Amino acid sequence: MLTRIDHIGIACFDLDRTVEFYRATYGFEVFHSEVNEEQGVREAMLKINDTSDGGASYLQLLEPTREDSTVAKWLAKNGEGVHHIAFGTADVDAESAGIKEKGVRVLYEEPRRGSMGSRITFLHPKDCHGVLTELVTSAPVESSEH
Ligand code: V0V
Ligand code: CO
Repeated sequence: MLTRIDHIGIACFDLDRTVEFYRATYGFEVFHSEVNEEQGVREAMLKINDTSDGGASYLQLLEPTREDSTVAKWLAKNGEGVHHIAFGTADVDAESAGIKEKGVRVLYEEPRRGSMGSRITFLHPKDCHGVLTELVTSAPVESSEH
């Protein structure tokens, strides 16, 4: 079961300036930030609200760390904006297997490491009416580093 919007991923050219926009305009603070070398992003998670499944919903601001990353490629084509949405689930393996059976391309054979120690996979945007869709299982609370 998919039980929350885990995050909305927003691609930007300058993470620090974009973080400052969200702070100054809305009062959202950075909850967590990290570099994910595998994904080629520097990211900031801004927590918006807790959710009834024990998780939370975030904005995920993403700046590319290298020219050949998926986000750099997307920014060059589209400019800044909403890059993906992510649904939260207790079991990303089962969810992605079930969705794959429905004929939607799941991009990873096995879930990979996402923000705050989560396990993530992606669904191809061309199979999802133009929306790059991510599935997320958060790390257990005791092992996530904030
Ligand atoms: C590409 N397309 C998109 C899109 N990216 N459509 C909607 N939203 C996006 N974000 C469209 C694009 O316009 C093309 O359509 C078509 O898909 C093929 O795109 P492409 O530019 O040729 O790029 P590809 O095929 O090399 O790569 C596209 C995919 C790639 C989706 C396969 O971006 C990918 O593997 N994404 C998953 C990983 C990722 O995005 N990581 C960054 C976030 P036309 O022009 O042919 O019609 S990392 C993250 O979220 C983390 C760490 C986390 O949450 O914890
Ligand atoms: Co994401």
